[in-house]
Amino acid sequence: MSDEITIAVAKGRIYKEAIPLLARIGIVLKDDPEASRKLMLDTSWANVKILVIRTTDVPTYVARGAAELGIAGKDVLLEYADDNLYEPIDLGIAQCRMMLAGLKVAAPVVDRPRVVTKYTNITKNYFAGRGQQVEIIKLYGSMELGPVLGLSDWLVDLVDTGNTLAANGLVTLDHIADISSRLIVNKAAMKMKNALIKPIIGQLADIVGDGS
Ligand code: PRT
Ligand code: MG
Repeated sequence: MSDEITIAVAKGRIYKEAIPLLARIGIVLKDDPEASRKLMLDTSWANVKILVIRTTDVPTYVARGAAELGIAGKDVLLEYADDNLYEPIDLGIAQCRMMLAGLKVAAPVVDRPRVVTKYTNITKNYFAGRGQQVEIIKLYGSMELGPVLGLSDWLVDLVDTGNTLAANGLVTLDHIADISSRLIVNKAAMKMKNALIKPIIGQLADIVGDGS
């Protein structure tokens, strides 16, 4: 069995915070992802490679064992829950909140409000928990436009500063979940490559002050 470890890291804002965290435990990028076209980046640990991929693809790579470890947002993990994953550490990076939002000046709430979101499972579970019937409309971005253009009554999306909502005349209506990025581990790899994976988990847990 190979003693290689691949860490799938979500690109974008998670990547920006994850790479410094990995560097603090000695896993330092050797390739410059800006300069290189390589998709598998070499690190200072000869047997550790870093894969930088779309956030929504990270659970798939790790659950199916194409990568042993991953770093992904809790939003993505809630949306694409998978039994083949452990989630041992809250890394505390890329923090934000999953919120229900609507127009500041809104029409009265109708019987079955329409909600735009790219997080259809999270939204379905949230409204099921409230015992409220809604129509969920899937979008892939710019959810803020839903209520503004009358496509929906509400939206469910991530909020950090609140500037995006405010700039579009929207306000938060309810807090659905606190979101941050998590280390995820393929369950089979956790057994098979425990001697390699356990120290990585332990060191990351130490520097972020979380984990078991
Ligand atoms: O293409 P896609 O947007 O899906 O991914 P991406 O490759 O562009 O990744 P990126 O960089 O957007 O990062 C996505 C991940 O970062 C999410 O899965 C979260 O775990 C995490 N994260 C943390 C956020 C935010 N904060 C955040 N504020 N992801 C998105 N936002 C967006 C939000 O959707 C809204 O459009 O920022 C806007 C709100 O920000 P404020 O500051 O105006 O409130
Ligand atoms: Mg984005």
